[in-house]
Amino acid sequence: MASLEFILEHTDSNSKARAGTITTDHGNIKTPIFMPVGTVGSVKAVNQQQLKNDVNAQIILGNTYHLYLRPGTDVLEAAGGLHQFNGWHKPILTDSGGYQVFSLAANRKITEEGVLFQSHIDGSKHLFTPEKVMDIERSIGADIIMAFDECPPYPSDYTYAKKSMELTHRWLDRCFNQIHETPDKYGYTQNLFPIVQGSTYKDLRTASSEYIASKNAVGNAIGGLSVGESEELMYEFSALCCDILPADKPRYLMGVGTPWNILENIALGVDMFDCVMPTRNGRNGMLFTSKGIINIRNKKWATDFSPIDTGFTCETSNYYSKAYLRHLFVAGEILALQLASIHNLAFYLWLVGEARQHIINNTFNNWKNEMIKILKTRL
Ligand code: PRF
Repeated sequence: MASLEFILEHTDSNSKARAGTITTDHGNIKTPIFMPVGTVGSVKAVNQQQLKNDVNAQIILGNTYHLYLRPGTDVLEAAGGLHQFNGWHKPILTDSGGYQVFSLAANRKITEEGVLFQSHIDGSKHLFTPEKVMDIERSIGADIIMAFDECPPYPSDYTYAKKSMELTHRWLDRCFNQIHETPDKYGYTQNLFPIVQGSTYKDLRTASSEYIASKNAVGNAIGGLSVGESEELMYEFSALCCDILPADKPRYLMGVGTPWNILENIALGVDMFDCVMPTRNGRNGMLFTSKGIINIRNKKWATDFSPIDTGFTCETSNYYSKAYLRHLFVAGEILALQLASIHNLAFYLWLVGEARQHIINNTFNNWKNEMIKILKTRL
């Protein structure tokens, strides 16, 4: 079937924000887009029907590291890939494990060959090489598969950041070789996105962006940001990468972020985002709403019987009251986790949809600046 395509529909006249459409064999994605994170093939506390009907998700994420450890590629292959296994028949993207292995696994050792690590589940030993990760991503069967990279910690000294970036580039060549040598497993096209690294050094980020651009991939990602640096630095380096990565391909900023981080990066030319924040913070009772941020566990919501959010259409957000949701949290009910996760995800998807409309209307920049003030308000 067909390779991923990106149709750039409009660029905002007052910023670098773009509206486009990504086409994949599992359907289209209107950009800018937020992708809910489904680490083990499940978006925590939200089922596939809710993702489709309430959240309005167009693409979800899975993690190679987790899916390889559990259920394993034998089960995923027997199922016919992750889409068949979890019943999500729209686009899926898999991260490569080049981030999770560094944040989760024990005793990891990086060599030219790859990364040796111990599973966070049972301590078993594994070796991830670029070739192995491509084979695993083939077995999982996502529409977009990420290259195997090293995300250096922040801060990293220049020598380490440079060595790490060069290793990521050599691993990238091996990823492309492996993908070219292995056929699609399930009859649809899997598309490899390379990842820019280079920490917070301008010359390294420039070199990495140029190297990634030279690969002429169907889409490109920016990694190694939102790892502890200031927001100003994140924006500075995201802008630097966006200005070098090709304009006619989608740009994906990995692991970002807050609602205002997303709007600021859209203004710089980013098209795709993912983050655990809406689900993870939601499970802790932090709600992002069209009026600002709510800590739903707070006593002040105990008798507020107004809906969670009426600023956009979502059955969950429009139907259940703040007081009821607070009660569910205080009582430790599992429904609390589900409602908060659905609301936050629906809010993120609404926000990027609004951004898209404002880009098309050339009203994005003013709208963004006003919206960010509201988004940061603590209610
Ligand atoms: N690399 C990969 N996945 C990631 C990152 C990265 O640098 C980040 C950094 N924000 C999040 N997820 N492969």
